Amino acid sequence: MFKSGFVALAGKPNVGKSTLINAIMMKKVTIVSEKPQTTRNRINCIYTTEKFQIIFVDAPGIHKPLHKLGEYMLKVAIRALKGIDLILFVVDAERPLSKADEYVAKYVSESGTSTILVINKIDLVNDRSTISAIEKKIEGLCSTIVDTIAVSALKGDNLDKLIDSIVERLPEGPKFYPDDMITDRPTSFIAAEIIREKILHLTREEIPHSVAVIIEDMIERNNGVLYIRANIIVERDSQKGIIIGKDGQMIKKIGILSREEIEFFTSKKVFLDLHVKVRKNWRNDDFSLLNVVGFKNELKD
Ligand SMILES: Nc1nc2c(ncn2[C@@H]2O[C@H](COP(=O)(O)OP(=O)(O)OP(=O)(O)O)[C@@H](O)[C@H]2O)c(=O)[nH]1
Ligand SMILES: [Mg+2]
Repeated sequence: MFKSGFVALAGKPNVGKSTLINAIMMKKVTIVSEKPQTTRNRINCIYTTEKFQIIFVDAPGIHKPLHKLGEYMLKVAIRALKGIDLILFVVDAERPLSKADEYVAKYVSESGTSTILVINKIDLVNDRSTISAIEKKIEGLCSTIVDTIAVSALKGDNLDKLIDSIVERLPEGPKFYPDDMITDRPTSFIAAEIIREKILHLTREEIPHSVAVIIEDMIERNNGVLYIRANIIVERDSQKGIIIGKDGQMIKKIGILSREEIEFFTSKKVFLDLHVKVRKNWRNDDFSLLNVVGFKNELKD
């Protein structure tokens, strides 16, 4: 009997949802950073074995939005909880549960979908009582919890147990995607995300969140090199200066790190051509959000 199903990750920003998916897949598919609100779009990550196929639905962290970008991200996050087989509600064991986790619990509970509570980052916690306290509190808030597993996505602890628990709850079903497909997103999306991830790592304060990346052109040339032209969008001229850096040092660094990772992901030689453009206040501009960040397709119907 082959089992398959869609498993959405829910949790406030920065609890390690994307890290957990990559760890289970043993491949980096969805971007990760130490800064909250890294994931902006839904991305399906497909994990196939001989016996089952799990489609992990990664989505933005559920949070109270402060601008239009946040409002769209929340819509994406809530939508990700619809039409799925199971939810992984991820919380951070290192930090005390907060109002933000309660906010997530409300949405998870209202979905009515069976939920595994995943207490992540246990590598940072050494007492069992913290974990039981989290478990008790979330069970009180969320009526859909069917199992609780404490893991470390970073160290790989207890991931086998988590996979077993997921598979146990998956229905019998078909292979929705072919064996060799690891995401439903095109390479251009992954490339844009990798560039954005490098910027998240390399910049500080408001810059990481003021950046969007658009792939303007992607073509495999006759010599086998994948040519990618990407625009890095920022909100202000001063941010453009920071992204370019003194003597172009910053953009060079972003380019090198991104190219290496895109090459690793695609197994192709890549030529990356980066440009920086200013779109004033794009995070509050519906047109930019719908068309540049891609929410138009994502939130249609
Ligand atoms: N120590 C430790 N850190 C972790 C673990 N899992 C994730 N992290 C770190 O937590 C941070 C956030 O990880 P992400 O995977 O981007 O978190 P997320 O929940 O997807 O965040 P958003 O996309 O913003 O909603 C990164 O710095 C990770 O390295 C873990 O098990 N242990
Ligand atoms: Mg994420």
